[in-house]
Amino acid sequence: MMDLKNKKVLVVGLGKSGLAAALFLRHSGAQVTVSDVRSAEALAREIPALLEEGIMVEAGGHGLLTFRRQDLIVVSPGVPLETPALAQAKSFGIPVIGELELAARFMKGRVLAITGSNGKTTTTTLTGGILKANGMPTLVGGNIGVPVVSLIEATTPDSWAVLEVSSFQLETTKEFHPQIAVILNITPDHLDRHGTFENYALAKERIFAVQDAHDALVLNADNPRTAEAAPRARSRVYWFSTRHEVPRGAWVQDGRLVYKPHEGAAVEDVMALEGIHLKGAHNVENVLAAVCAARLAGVPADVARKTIESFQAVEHRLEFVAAINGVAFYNDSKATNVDATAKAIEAFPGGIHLILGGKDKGSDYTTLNELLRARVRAVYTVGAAAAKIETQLRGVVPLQSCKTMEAAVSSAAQAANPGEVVLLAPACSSFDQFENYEHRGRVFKQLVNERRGGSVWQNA
Ligand code: UMA
Repeated sequence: MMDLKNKKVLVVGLGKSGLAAALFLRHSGAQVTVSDVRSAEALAREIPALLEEGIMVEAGGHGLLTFRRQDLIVVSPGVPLETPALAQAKSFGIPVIGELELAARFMKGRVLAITGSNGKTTTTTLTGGILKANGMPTLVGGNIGVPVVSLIEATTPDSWAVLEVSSFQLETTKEFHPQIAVILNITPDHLDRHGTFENYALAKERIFAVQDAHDALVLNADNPRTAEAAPRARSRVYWFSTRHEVPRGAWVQDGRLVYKPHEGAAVEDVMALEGIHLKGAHNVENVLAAVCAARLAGVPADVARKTIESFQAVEHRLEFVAAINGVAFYNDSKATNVDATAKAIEAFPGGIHLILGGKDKGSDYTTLNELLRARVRAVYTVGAAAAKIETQLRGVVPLQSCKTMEAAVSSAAQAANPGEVVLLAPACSSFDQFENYEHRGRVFKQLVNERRGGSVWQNA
């Protein structure tokens, strides 16, 4: 375990992760500075508490000198490693790690980590729930919204930390060592940050970089780029598939979810597919992954089944909001990339009024063309990416330029006929108009609920 006493440590970025990391480092005896591009005014809420803890704050930009003076730099996941001050500090040999790696060096117990382009939060929540239901001391956190650093204190030699991990967090790991790692799928996302799809995929593969023969890696047999990772793993590879039997792992057979612990073992019947109350075929994959990971952690199949049968959609993931005049409204604000939007569209047979847009991440929206033609009645664009989306989708589907969420909900609700669906699955991140995807989802839900004559708070 590294000794932080009197070490000069810089935390870059003062969001959720930066704040948790700075406090942990300070409480561990380090001399901590935090640097953020936001102005002191914008950070007015955070600064007093930090100063009180004896943490120094650099606001309004990243100073080269501030970065050069450190023994260690802890970077928030949202800060690109190419940021000039960071790149320069690295070239001077100052170690740069992320918040996940910092946590990994201090956590006790075992780690079950889940990554993927889509489905991470649902699978992490479900898997954590299954372990808890089995009476195992379980902590859930990571990209799901709870910095891993904030879990350190609660970990024990017996605990399981079930972590959602992103490519941003994995990019800076060195010792992060999950005993069970899951890659749900790898499809294009965050190309603005990682440059190429392959760089992004390789960042995801870091989830098993430190694993050895005692560990397990769960991979999606149906997703080509995920399956390709298998030969690089030193750990035992398990598979899941909705399409065919796998040598070991979980799959769907005759409408039932089954699991095989190892080659030659008897096939265990886990549950009927009807027992899954989550919408969309992609959620069957998420459930298969959760079953496989939970069985590997030692949970009996029956406990997994009971938890899955009582599990409902996580907020902002194909969440049913309301039915107004026969039109169903669904909030999939977490569909922040094109593949997630495709999966959301696939969850409905047709009659979809789709709200698209937000902050573009270098995505290619034309990959949606076929699904749009087959199932979507009209697209309502919002946010900074609207012009690009309209250019790419012109002629494919009727488009309506709405700019704001309010206008989009209003136009879509007016156009939709009974039996049709208004779906927020924007294929973009939210940071152009909202604080984060949760904020965007809440605004959408509030606008929908206002249409049925109440506010979301009264009706909830
Ligand atoms: N900042 C700088 N310099 C920069 C860029 C940003 O100072 O060059 C500052 C910003 O001004 C802001 C802070 O950094 O004050 C934000 O840091 P952050 O973006 O790392 O955000 P956090 O609040 O710490 O949230 C992060 C994750 N965010 C990202 O990865 C973008 C959250 O995932 C995660 O829940 C949280 O840590 C706890 O682990 C969100 C996300 O969008 C949900 N993740 C991406 C995704 O799921 O697609 C990966």
